[in-house]
Formats: sequence, structure tokens, C-alpha cells
Amino acid sequence: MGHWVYETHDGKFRYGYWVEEVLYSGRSGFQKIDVVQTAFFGRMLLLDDLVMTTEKDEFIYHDMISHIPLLAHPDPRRVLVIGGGDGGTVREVLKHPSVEEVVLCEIDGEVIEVSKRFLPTISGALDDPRVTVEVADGAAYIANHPNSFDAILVDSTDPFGPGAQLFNAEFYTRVKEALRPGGVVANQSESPVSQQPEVTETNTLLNQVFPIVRPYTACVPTYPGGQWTWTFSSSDREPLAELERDDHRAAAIEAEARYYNRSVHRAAFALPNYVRALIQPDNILKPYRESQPCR
Ligand code: SPD
Repeated sequence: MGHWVYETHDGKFRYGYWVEEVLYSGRSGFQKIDVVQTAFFGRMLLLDDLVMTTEKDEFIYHDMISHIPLLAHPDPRRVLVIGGGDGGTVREVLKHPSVEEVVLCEIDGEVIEVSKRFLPTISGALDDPRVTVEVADGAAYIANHPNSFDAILVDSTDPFGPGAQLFNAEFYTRVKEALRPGGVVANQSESPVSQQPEVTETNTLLNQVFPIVRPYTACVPTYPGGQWTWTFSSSDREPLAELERDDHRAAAIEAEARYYNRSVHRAAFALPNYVRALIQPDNILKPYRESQPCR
């Protein structure tokens, strides 16, 4: 006997999933953790009742947060993933032959353990010898690791609960300091449909820290709003320059990816006008909030 589970957005709309079986339900020191077997999206991980990943559509999110920044760097060797305890981002990072070490810094060790137990197709790479798992606060971790990484991928939860501290200028200043020269950053930066103020605020704070800030988009069906953004940031690299210089690494990733290809890489930075409006330097955050409050 199954039941419906819903992700409710701000009490205004909700997405429903038919659940055939609850595989795990528990509470860590940080949050509620559930893994359910859904009829359509396969196994689904929820944190505090928000969908984090599903077996059916996780490849879109994980390809976009990993391959776009790593292919913008000519030789990424040390990579830090902050958050991302399900392991999907690490799995994609390890597809890059130049990568010697991936540090996964996840604040909630139970997310890692539950993912290893119930989401093996997503978490399987966490046992790779190139992976170092740090169960730690990402903000504290990077403060202690200046000049250490070629790429930092911030695979956070939404900007509330344990993930809230990963959405401020001080955090991104530490991220910048943790990069080696020429390093690149990508962070998940929320939905331009359902989280418009967060898209604006994230873009604004990244612009306070990095000279190059380039949001990009794709659709993730199980995230509220559907259309999602990530943001590429760097002190000195444009996200398409390396691809245009030599695309043989991108071609190799494309050959085995389910979502990523070189056309997607280029097109992801073509922003619809309503997304452009959200990230204008002098944007209309205040009038927007007055006219269409999101929360
Ligand atoms: N609203 C969902 C945002 C989730 C972002 N992180 C997903 C983690 C997948 N590795």
C-alpha cells in the first residue's frame, strides 16, 4: 500500500510523488532524513521534507554542477565539494582524469551513511581512493584551507537549515581564498521561478567577491519551479574560454555523460530575459519583492 508524499513550496504550491515504500526515515543532529521508493522518480532523498535528489533526474543536476566548472579549468587536480553528501557530484568529478583528489566536506555524516546504504548508484564513488570525506562545517573547513583547490563546488541544500551559512559574502570570500591561482567555483543558486530573491541575492553577493560571475541554467524536474540555476565564479577564467581553446576533454566527458555535451555547455549560459532581470547589478529586487513575494 503506497501513499503520496508532497514537497510544499511556501504553502503556495506542492509537488506530489507516489511512494511505494519508505526505505529510511530518521533524524540526524541537523535535519530530518528520508529515503523513499517513488513510483516514477525511483529512489528519492529528502532532507527536512525537501527533495534533494532522485535516481531518475539526479544526472542533470550533478552533470551541471561538476562538468561545467571543471571543463572551464585547464587542469583541475584538487577539487572540494561542499555539501553533496549523497555523492553524486563526487561521482561526476571523478570522471575527469586530471583529478587526483576530491575532498567531500559534508556537515551531516548521516546523509553520507544513508546515501551509501540506500542510493548506491549515486553514492558509489565515495569509496574511491581519490576521495577524502570530511564530516565538517564547510565554512569552517575552507577557512582552514587557503590556496588549496583548483575547483570548489558548493552542492548545498536550500538557504535555510544547515545550508543557510553557505549563502553569504563571508563564506564566498573564504571560498575565493581557498582557491589556488586560476581556480574556479560553481554553486547551486536556486530556482529563478520559485526562489527569485535567492537567485538575486546569491548573484549579488558573488559579485561582491569575484570579478567573473556567470549564472547558468538547466531544468531539474523534481526541484520546485523546474528551471534551476548554478553560478560559475572565478577571478580570471571565463566559463567557455577553455572549451573554445581545446574541447578534447569536453568531448570525452560528453561521450559518457547522460546530460552534459558541448552544446549544452555553451547554451546553459544563454539566460532568458526574466533570469537576466534577476541578476542585473541594479536589479529590481525591492519592487519584485513587493509585487510578487515568494515567501
Ligand atoms: N531544492 C533542492 C535544492 C537541492 C540542492 N542540492 C542537491 C544535492 C544533490 N547532490
